[in-house]
Amino acid sequence: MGAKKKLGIGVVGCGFMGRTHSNAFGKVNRFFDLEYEPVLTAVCARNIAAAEAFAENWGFASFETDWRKLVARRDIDIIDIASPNDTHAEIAIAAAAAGKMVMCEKPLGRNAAESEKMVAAVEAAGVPNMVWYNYRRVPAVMLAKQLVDEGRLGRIFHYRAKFLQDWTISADLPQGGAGLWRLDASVAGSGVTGDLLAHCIDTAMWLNGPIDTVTAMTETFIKERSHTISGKVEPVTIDDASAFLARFHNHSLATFEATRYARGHKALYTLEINGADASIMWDLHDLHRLQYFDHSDEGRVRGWRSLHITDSDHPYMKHWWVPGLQIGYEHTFIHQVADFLEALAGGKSASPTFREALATDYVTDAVLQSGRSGLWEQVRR
Ligand code: SOE
Repeated sequence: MGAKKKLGIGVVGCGFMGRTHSNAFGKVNRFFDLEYEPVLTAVCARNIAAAEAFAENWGFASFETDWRKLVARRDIDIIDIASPNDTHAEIAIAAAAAGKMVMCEKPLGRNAAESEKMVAAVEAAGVPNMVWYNYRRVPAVMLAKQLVDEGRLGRIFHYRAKFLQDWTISADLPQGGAGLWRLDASVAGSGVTGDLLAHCIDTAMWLNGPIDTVTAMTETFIKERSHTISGKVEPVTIDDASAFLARFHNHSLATFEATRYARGHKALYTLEINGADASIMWDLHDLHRLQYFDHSDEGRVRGWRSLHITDSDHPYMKHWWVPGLQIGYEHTFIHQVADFLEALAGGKSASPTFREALATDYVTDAVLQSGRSGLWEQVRR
């Protein structure tokens, strides 16, 4: 291993996603042999005490309280956006204009119009860019991608995905502010459609191609909540639950559902694909397994196989422990950084790029529009 090319990282945001990203930047070179090495140069958060404590805990050399200063710094090569959704566009556009590479937490913008501006900015600047749709990098999900691409499923008939949570059932939960900005549509853009279904849609289109049309129903179960910042009771305008039917371009049919009102489910992301020759199922609560049914198996022993994705010939697994030992959620972010750095060494952007992630925002916009109109809506391309 020769000397690595160092890349100064500036992370904006020190919440949940700031932690997952910082952990990934800090660990990636310990497990992957890469030409580039991210250096935790600075973290940025509006609250000075939070920024300082975060920098110390995660090993950042410095901190800032104004993202504009971070973007202006010459020792920063990559701006990583892990702050609430209403900040994504402004920071990404300024970072691209300053010639920085840009990584952005999902969803890209609060809506497709915002995301289009972000795509235009990174493409005009010619800077590598990527959106953190981390579930693609679960080894079992990557194996599903390989199986689909190898044509093992045959003609695809059905795609089924759900993302179920239960953390907003209490009417006493306020909206707005740290962590709870996801309940405030002016900050988040939407509710579960942009937050949870966006993951399902990203994985679905990556596995099964573009979605042409959707018809949706959305609901806001709790209509008013107190707002942490204003201190007043304010209307809730996010979608608490969202379910839709979709037609893929390859003529397969799909159902998608997300909610934060499924008592007992914490982060149950499941997907299933049924093809003429084989089917697969995956479940985030059991993320190291892929269920696989192959109709070409001899009839007497045919059945669902529960593949334990921990062997060195499984995607990413040779970088980790020994066969049989599992990895988890945080590793998906490490894989995503590794893929980004590997692509960079080859002069490319890792997927999903901003442009690829924009395709997801066109679907979420159509879902929200259909929730309002009650009609089938065409998805823009
Ligand atoms: C919401 O609770 C959330 O944290 C999402 O914002 C993440 O994207 C998802 O991976 C887990 O749930």
